[in-house]
Amino acid sequence: MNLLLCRSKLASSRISLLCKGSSSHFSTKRVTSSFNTTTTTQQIFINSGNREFQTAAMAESKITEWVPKGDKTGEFRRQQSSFRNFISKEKGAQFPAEKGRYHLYVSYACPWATRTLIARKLKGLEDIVSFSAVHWYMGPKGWRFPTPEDTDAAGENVTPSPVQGHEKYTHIREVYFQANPHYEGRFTVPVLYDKIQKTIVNNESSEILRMFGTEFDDIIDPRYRDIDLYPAALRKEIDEAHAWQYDLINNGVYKAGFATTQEAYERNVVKLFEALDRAEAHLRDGEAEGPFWFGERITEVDIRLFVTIIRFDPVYVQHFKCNIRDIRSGYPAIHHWMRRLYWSVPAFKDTTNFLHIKNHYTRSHTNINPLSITPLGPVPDILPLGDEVAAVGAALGAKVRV
Ligand SMILES: N[C@@H](CCC(=O)N[C@@H](CS)C(=O)NCC(=O)O)C(=O)O
Repeated sequence: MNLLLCRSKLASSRISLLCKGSSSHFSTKRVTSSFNTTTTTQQIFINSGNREFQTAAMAESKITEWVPKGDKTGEFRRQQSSFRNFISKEKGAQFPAEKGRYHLYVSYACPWATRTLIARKLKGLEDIVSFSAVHWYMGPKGWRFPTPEDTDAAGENVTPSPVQGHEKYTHIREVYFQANPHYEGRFTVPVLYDKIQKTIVNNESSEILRMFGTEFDDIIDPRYRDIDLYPAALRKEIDEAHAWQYDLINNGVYKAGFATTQEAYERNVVKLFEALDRAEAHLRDGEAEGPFWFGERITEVDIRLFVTIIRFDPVYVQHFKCNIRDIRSGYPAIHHWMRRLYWSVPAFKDTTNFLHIKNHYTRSHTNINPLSITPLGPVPDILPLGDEVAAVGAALGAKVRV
């Protein structure tokens, strides 16, 4: 029973759904694309079906125009990623799994990019795939590389590009144009770059995460081989979880935050909170079996859900207006799961940079926050494992979880 919601004064007809405690209204329609593991070159410049969107997105002054002007639906539609090749351990692969050959460009602010950083650490790829992080500010030309003068963007490998040939590049867009001078899409991170063929292998985080999970297994330290993020026995359930979580949570926060009409915002924010209710129920019921989404073993689901949940209270609650509840006071099982990952598994904590996260959203999205003032709270960004916000602590009868 979602008491907080039931008491809410929000006037949305769909909110009443959330008070029933039923899961029957959740859609489990699959929305993720299936993975193509072929190793032949396939730069799929997918037509988003909305040419106007791409044209608007390309205009420099319109980088934050997520919903094209004149689009009466007010709905944010995410562009499909364009570079979809795979690194492979197969002999003769076009992009063979080799140490030192690939570079990963990320932003610490970006949840999609952080998925790949977490996988890189979990699978012991730190000496095999290099990485660097852009500055958190995404201006009219998109993500920019930090300069030696930048003193406001601390973090591991927040550096000018260390890739040979990219030293003079100022923006990520130059990497895209090197790979394809006619590139017409958005200049997104993550970007997985091949230093030998001087091209982008892949810019789709779900696929980079998947290939990091297996394709370097022959050359990593053997102790990382057993970490199987997409185990055969769980694939069906993992795919199902990805489908609703991608659409309603990972992308759901953006669909709520970038909406340009009240209707589009309400439609998406309600679906988001329905999905969080579903996640809460799953984690609460499975808590006894282990700390992860599927109990004792960590999988892609933990990584993909974590990167959105860790940003939820610090950014999405206020900046994207996802404020029907917050995680720390409204979702105890999700909150506990998130903190166990953050505080107990270094790959999660070490790749989370709240400075980049908070500054990026609040100061780059000037369409949403024109004065670029970054809210100070919540304090702290994440609570220690044993702490609860006062109201939750009281509700639990001061019984503290460890
Ligand atoms: N499908 C991509 C989405 C990546 C994405 O949208 N990244 C955002 C940052 S969180 C970005 O770089 N946006 C720049 C832009 O759209 O101009 C993935 O999952 O890798």
